[in-house]
Amino acid sequence: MTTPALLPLSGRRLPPLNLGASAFPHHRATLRLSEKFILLLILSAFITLCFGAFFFLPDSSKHKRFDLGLEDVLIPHVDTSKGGKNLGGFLIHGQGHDEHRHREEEERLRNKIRADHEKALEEAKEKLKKSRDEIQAEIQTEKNKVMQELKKKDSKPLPPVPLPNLIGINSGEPADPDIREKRNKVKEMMKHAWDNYRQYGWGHNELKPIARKGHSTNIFGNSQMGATIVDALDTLYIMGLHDEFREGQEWIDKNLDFSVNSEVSVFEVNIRFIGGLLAAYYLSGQEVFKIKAVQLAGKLLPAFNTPTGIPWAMVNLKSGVGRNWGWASAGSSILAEFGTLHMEFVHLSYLTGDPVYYNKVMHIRKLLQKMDRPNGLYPNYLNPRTGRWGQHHTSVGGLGDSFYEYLLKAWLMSDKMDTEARKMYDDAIEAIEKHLIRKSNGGLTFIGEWKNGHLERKMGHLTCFAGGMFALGADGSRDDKAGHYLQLGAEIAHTCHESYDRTTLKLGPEAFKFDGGVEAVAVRQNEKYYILRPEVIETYWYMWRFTHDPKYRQWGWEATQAIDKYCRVSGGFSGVKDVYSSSPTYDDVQQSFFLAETLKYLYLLFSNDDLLPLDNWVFNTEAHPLPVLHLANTTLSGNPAYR
Ligand code: DMJ
Repeated sequence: MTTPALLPLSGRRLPPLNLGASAFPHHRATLRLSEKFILLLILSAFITLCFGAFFFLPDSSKHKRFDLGLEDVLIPHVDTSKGGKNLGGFLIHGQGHDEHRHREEEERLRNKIRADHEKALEEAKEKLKKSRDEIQAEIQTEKNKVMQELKKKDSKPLPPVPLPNLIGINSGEPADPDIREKRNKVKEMMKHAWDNYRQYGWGHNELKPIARKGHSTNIFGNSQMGATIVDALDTLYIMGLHDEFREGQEWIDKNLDFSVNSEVSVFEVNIRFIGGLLAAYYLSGQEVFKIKAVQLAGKLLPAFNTPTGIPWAMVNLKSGVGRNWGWASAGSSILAEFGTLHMEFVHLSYLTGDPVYYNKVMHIRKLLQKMDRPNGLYPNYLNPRTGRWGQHHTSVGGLGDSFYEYLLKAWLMSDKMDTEARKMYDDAIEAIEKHLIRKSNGGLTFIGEWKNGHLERKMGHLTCFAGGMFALGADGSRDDKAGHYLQLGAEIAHTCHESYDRTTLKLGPEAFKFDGGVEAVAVRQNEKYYILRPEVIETYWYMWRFTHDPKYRQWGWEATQAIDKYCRVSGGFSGVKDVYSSSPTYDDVQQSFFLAETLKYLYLLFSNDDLLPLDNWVFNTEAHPLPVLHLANTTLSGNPAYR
């Protein structure tokens, strides 16, 4: 329909058209023919316009239907053959029973809409009960399901994996009878720890050796995942405890199930379970360990669904919902947790041919590389939502430690091809040496903690692993400072030995100070405990491998005797609450890392170097050995280090 030229275009009104006698007083009797004709024309145009408006403007009931958004539904139901007109898509309805039918139809649709709205409201209410993270995780789980279905549809066989050369997995018998005896003693301690766990804690995560029952902590959620079994497997294997190894394997095969509604620590599950299973796989060649490791890794992946890709500290294995520790600064993830996944994840990609694991850890590395570091130091806290550092607290002990360890070990594990990791390690260690490492008045080298621009002159038992790390990283260090780093490792080993030697039980406290006349001694009561930790013995072993200085075996033997004397009980081994007390009380926990690490490092200390040689094996932070990957001819998607 065209718009008549006389209609106002701008909304301004035209002057009223008065054709009565008073409109033209001087021309009343004298209207000429041409004027009459023009008036007639205007009149006829006006009549045409009114007529057009009556027939062609859409009716108002039609508009109502559009407002309801029902046009698609209604139009097909109108029977135009019974009086309805269809003009250019607009419908004008007939009268009588058609109208009645139409009303019924509208009523039916209104009811349907009402019912649909109510249903949607109910669903929305249900959703609102859940947290944002839960909803996101549900969406992600759905997406993953679809992805997996798609994968299944066109699943190709995994590419054949060239298995690394597995050297030195069951040798190491020392010729010296004295050393052999010490090694046997360590093996006997392992048997005591295992047998008691077998008897009283089987299937539980850990053992309470005095109460003689199972034990667990929040790092494993409320699950019973047999942490001690998985953590102990490779130690059993290298000690030649094959019956026990098979028992463990059988339990894992039949009982280890990850579809549990349990919120676990991503870091702990990675280093103890995935690391333990992978090491057991490489040592024994039993497929079940590889399969379980890959299944479990799949359960950890939802933890990476954060705005930055920095994983949550915890994840629910069933729902995939992740979150961080309540105590962490500003909702942050922890450097030593999200920075201690690299070794295991690279192996997972290597074994499965699926780059997803590798990409996750490389993404973390790239993100860290881009960030500013105060004084070249990595703070312990990083917010996974904002990608910003939390509190400026740097530590080579708890919260920071194994991040640095994994930079070095990523390089070693890549057959020294991953030079990017080596550079990050070198840069970090230089900053640590400059800002955190000091000598006490008594001449003991220690590593303090950096807290908002201030150095706290306190060192943790956990920090003592760094002596071994410095020695391990000496070869290949920047500016050929190998001698310097070996010396630094020796100094840290010495300091940590002093922290043991200055106690009544000859076992090291959790943390010790170098302040106000105090040297390598714990001051606060809640720092005087020893919970069967491995770090000092770990450093003795690395120092022994690199120097063969007999003092390291001597120090290791002192620790063995002290543990056997003060921590051994008839139901296993327990931590002690005060290493300065001659009548210590027990904490009644046999930690899984005692079997995975402490006893393994002691056994290696009294073995020959051909057992798990360091040119072929790299130990994860839970002492699980993983083979060096010689990938010169294969690729691990994208990283030039692996080309
Ligand atoms: C172990 O679980 C690992 O070594 C971890 O890196 C930190 N320390 C505990 C044992 O002390």
